[in-house]
Amino acid sequence: MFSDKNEFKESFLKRIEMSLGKAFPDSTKRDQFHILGNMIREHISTNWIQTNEHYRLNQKKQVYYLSIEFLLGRLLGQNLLNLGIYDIVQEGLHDLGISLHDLEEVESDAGLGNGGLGRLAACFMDSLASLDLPGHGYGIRYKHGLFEQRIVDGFQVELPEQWLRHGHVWEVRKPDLTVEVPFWGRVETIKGKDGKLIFEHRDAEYVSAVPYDLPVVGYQNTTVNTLRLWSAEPSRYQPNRDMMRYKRDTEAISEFLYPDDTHDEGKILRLKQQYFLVSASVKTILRQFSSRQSNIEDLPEHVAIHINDTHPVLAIPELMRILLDEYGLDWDKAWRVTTKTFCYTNHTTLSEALEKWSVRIFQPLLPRIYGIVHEINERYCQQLWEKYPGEWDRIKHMAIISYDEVKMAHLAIAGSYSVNGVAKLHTDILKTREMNMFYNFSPEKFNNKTNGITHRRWLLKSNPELTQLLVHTIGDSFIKDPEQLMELERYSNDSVLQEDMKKVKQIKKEQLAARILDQNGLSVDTESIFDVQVKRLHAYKRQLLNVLHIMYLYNRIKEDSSFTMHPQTFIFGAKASPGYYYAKKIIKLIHSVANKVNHDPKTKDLIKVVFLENYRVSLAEEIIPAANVSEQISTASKEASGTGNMKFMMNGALTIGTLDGANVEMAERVGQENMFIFGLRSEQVLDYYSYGGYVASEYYHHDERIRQVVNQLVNGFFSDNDEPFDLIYDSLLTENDYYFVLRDFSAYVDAHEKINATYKHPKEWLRKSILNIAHSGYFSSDRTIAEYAKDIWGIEQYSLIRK
Ligand code: 26Q
Repeated sequence: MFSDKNEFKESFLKRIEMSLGKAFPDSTKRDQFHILGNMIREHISTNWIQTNEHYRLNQKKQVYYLSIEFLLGRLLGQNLLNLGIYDIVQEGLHDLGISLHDLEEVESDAGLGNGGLGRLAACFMDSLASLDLPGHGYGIRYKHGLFEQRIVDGFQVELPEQWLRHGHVWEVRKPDLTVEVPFWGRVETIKGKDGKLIFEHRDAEYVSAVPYDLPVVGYQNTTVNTLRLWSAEPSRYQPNRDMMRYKRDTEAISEFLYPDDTHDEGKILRLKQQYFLVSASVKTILRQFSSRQSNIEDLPEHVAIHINDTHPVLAIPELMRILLDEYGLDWDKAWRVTTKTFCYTNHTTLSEALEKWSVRIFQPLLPRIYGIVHEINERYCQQLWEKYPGEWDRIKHMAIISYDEVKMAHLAIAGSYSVNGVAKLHTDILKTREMNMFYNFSPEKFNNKTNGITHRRWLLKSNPELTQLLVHTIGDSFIKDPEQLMELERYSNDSVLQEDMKKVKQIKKEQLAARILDQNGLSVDTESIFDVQVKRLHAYKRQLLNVLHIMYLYNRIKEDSSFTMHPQTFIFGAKASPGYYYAKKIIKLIHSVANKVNHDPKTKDLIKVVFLENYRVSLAEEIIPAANVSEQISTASKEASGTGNMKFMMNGALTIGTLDGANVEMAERVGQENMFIFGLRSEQVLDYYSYGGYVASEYYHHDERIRQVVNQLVNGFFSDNDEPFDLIYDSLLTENDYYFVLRDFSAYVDAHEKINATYKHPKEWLRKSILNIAHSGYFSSDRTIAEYAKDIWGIEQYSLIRK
């Protein structure tokens, strides 16, 4: 479509006039963004069509990734980069007096996810396309993504997010591919001619699932895969009784993303969302399969369906339903096909996050699906009985339905041929503890796939300055093969590289400082250590530990005139689930501490505390490259993997962290001496939970530093706060500090002292920083996806005849 900047300019200008009916000088930034977006989408379309054609004609196995969340962020810059035309476009626009960066800022984040799980799905889509793998995503086109966070007087306020306000340039609505999804009604059983039972779903209320397709552009190849997002609309086939109610109920299904990433709320709308996603997706997958193949029993040779956590697990009974009721397979055949088609990833061991649905909600909403789940449970329990005769407790524990609840994780394990955790430690905990009985029953299903991140967004796109320096130092082979970053190891002592690394970090810090000044009106010292904790707010992630440490530093500086430290800027970003009262209190606490510390003449030059509101993908892209220190301080055993940890590592930050999730593997690779590891190990934490023995108040009584900061939560220390932090105080002392904040406090202080000492030796620091980057290549999602492709999905890179 265009191969140099002049062609681009010409075509851009023509488009402005033709589609806007405006002269170029009258066009706004938003006009220009939309024109550019449309041009790029059209630019993509030839390869998009060809990729689809190729998949349609080819007999190769396809994988479908079902996820209730896809946290994509912005797409313009990434698409330009992957297409290899970023520079042409940037220069062309520059000639016209337009900054590409400014146009990128016009785009809203597609924030269709809460955090790690949703962002992982987005990284996976990028890797699938970049590795020429036939992988397709299916999700929901929420009208409102994760809420927009505002901070008012230190309190979080939530506003509805509005990413579609100005339309989404990348999507293509495909109304002709609409699928109908039934809810409610009743199941009638009829005896067929051959004596077989026929199940009919009568009086159902139908909802139309309308697909919106997004192109997923591979990195400098010709692959353009598809992410299909379903939107719920009233069906044309629905006889209406109460039209207004029906329309409202229907549209509600894809209205909002649920803003909780742990607590299982058990809301009926959430269950509707889940079935809506999987029913539309599975029907489409089978439609595509049937257009290419005739024997449904061959499905597992041609299709793998991946379910991202249990949220899409109803795809399993949905496929069973279609195989039984529509293809007429008998139960055993249908179950064989189904259990050879599905694979499941677990992302958490937190018990409050394990999905359960009350039969009272489930059965009336999805009567046929419930009947199938019931039958799956009967047969599963039968099998368990054969293996473990008489072991009632074990069977009750493993059942899919028990005490009138459907256990979604149990259904996922029973119905899948692969169950994977997201980091080694996490998978081990699943195998030996959380899912131990299932592991004993079917050990062959269990495997680990350590998470990864796409270096194309988290290095090339977000940190072009560092990328350029790396290319200059070791060549560009790491761009196609990120594990080549290991080449840097040889240069870890190279003073020229070290100096240049320092300069790059400085540039990124200054860019972030400008953003902080602009948003928070606060000027921060760019010579200070940028110490960053950005992630969802959760008790187990222990933002509280970080805050108590800052309070301790404050006290030290105030009381001990001989105390010195390198100036440090503590940066936070975190959304709290709207109903999570404790998490919101922590946000308020961070602001109260910031208020105190930032304005005290004695401390303000040594410590600054910054809370950046509305943390999201696009903000992460600005923050992470600027970090010197990455805070990954969850209670050991609680963070399944973490992926922010990997992003920081790739950008040269040093990690202060516990041996939790993927931190363990980071330490294995880069060496513990190049991180600041502290605190309880996961076995110690799990032993405390099993056998007791932790008394938080002892740490309070025996450590003066702890006593002081904990008291300050409630003794009027924060004058700006009429309402003290009783809740937090009680969580530590009355409720015996479930997340071991006080237990790890002293070790955390020591680790921070080491950070300070190391930072005083720039060469030492930079050497460690370079080594972290060198070892970060393993954490590319390209490696993760290659493992899924080979070990779980059995799909292959397809080489093209075309081009
Ligand atoms: C469940 C039921 C009802 C409402 C909401 C939910 C829900 C929604 C989102 C439950 C969980 C989530 C998201 C979980 C998540 O993001 N987990 C993170 O996944 C990452 C990718 O594997 C890991 O790196 C993190 O450790 C893990 O916390």
